[in-house]
Amino acid sequence: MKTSGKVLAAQVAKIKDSDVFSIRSENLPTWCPGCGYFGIHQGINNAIQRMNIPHHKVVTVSGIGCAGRYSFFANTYGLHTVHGRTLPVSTGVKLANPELTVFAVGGDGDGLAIGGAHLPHIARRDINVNYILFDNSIYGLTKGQPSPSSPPGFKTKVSPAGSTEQPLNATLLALSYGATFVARLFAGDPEGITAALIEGIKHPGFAFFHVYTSCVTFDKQFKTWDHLKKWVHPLPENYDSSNHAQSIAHVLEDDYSMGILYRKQDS
Ligand SMILES: Cc1ncc(C[n+]2csc(CCOP(=O)(O)OP(=O)(O)O)c2C)c(N)n1
Repeated sequence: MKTSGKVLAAQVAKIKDSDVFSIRSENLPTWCPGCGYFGIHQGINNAIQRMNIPHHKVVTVSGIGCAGRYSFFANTYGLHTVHGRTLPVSTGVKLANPELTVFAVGGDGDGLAIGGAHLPHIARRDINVNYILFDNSIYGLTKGQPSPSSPPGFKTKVSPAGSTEQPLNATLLALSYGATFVARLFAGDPEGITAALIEGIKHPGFAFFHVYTSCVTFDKQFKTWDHLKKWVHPLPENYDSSNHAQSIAHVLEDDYSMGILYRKQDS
């Protein structure tokens, strides 16, 4: 049954900020067993719960792809937008109602290929949106084509001799575009995702979260769990996340350090 705008408004008006909701929506995720997106989902849910953010004040804006399905599985308001447009739509949501906590969610195809022209603009405008890039380095939903973050030599059905292109580094792009909060995270570490999200949500400007994850169905050669678990490691103990130039230099040298890479002070 369709709920009219008036009825919906009356229902929303009755929700108190203290109301606690289940962290997952009634729609069960359609992701494959073993998919890293479950870990990201858990990390986001933990952050919302631990910060006690009322779910009716959260909007999850997603693009198209397996990652794009996320907005159906979160017990928040949600917008499943068109491919690549999660950032402009989430900008609109935040500007329309700055009191909302806004998550933009999408895959590496969504955010680095068709939607790649939006990251610089949300970063330079420093819109207070939390953008979580689910980076499995492959187009999952369309059954495994190389994405802009796939490595050279990546063999798929459409690149049987191996991809010949150089990958984009989303962390480096976000830093170069002037994002004021940049974290790199691992889907196998939901607690690490939660900790960074809590800091990023508190951050008053644009927060970018580059999450390394695995596509267990279509990628048997690159970002497998074995590979990721072998390579990911924490940032060095003496790492200074307030130094922009050093953050860029670090990311150029180290592809697998995880944590908050940059946080602009006094922003
Ligand atoms: C305008 C448009 N072009 C192409 C597609 C086909 N398409 C759907 S999802 C997708 C890529 C998904 O890959 P990614 O964003 O990395 O997300 P994943 O499925 O891996 O989570 C593509 C090319 C589309 N839906 N709309």
